[in-house]
Amino acid sequence: MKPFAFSVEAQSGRARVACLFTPHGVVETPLFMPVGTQGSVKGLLPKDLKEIGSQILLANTYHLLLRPGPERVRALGGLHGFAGWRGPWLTDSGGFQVMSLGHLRRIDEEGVVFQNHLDGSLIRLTPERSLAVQEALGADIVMAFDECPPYPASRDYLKASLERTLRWLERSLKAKTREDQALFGITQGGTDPELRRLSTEETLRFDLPGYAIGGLAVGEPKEAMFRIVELSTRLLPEARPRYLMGVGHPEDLVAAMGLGVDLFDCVYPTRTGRFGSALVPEGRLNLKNARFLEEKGPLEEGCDCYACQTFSRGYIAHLVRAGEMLGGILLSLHNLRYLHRLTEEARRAIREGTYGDFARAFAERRFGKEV
Ligand code: PRF
Ligand code: ZN
Repeated sequence: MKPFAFSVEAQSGRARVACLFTPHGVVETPLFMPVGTQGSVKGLLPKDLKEIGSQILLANTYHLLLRPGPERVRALGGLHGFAGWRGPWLTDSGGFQVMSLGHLRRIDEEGVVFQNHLDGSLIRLTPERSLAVQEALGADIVMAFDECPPYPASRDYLKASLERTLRWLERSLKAKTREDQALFGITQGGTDPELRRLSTEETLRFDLPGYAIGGLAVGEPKEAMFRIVELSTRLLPEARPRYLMGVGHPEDLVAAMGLGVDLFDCVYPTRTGRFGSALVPEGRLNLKNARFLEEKGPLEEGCDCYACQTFSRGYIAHLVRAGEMLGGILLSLHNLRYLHRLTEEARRAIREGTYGDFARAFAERRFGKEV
């Protein structure tokens, strides 16, 4: 198969199952991508990720640019060799991390200037630099350099920002030299439907191998976010992957898959795991709650992950209380498996043409349950 070919195999309503071909393997969508910010999914071994069904990992240009530096990663085999995950990788372009981590000094037409949080030095990131770094890191999918404005932002700011992001997309494309990497564009425009339409239509003119919906899940009301996801998936072509950036709550995945989103990423499952919480069909369990110390059963009845097959809620609650790192590891493993199972079940329902029933059953299990 041609690298980056994308073939839709089944559809149920607007939800779809598809295959995305990359130089390091095929990924089946809809799919959740675990976040390996520094080239490591916190607490988990690549072989564990493989076992729980991870298909592609995300790493960040921002962090790896600062440490250990792109040339060192390239010399050590690119992400695939460096980090021991030989399957597909995707790298985010860095602008979003600069802004969300709050060391931004200046943003102008050229790019962004930020302070290195490790040694205080000033670093410039531009579309050209982001692409050069992403080429050195060697991911299969690279993201255009964009600006994700904060919420709320004025209409004037959103418009000026999305227009600059379009110029940055053009520069990102011009700077790209590798044939074995796919560049995805990112739409912006906040929650303003007219601006989002403008950003999407203009981004589509570049005829890219995939498109991301950026600028959402930054504090806006959920209804506003889903109105924009709905508009976006209606405008984006059927024949290209659609990636909703930074979304990873189970209920948001179920709603967005129903609107035709294919790819997701978020630190949520691993971060909430390190903080002591387990994702289960009824919602979220806080293992710091004393009642779990006595419970013999697994985190989730019927879960096939190593944590659920081996340990009780009581033991894991003890680890969390004692501050043992194994607690966070087991919860991260289970939480990622939970999201992978959710997308596996969604794919099965889509193939059977019953995605609506799947989404209803998901909502019913959560509704009104105290866990
Ligand atoms: N742009 C980029 N990365 C992102 C986002 C974005 O808008 C978001 C928005 N939630 C998450 N990650 N480049
Ligand atoms: Zn489990």
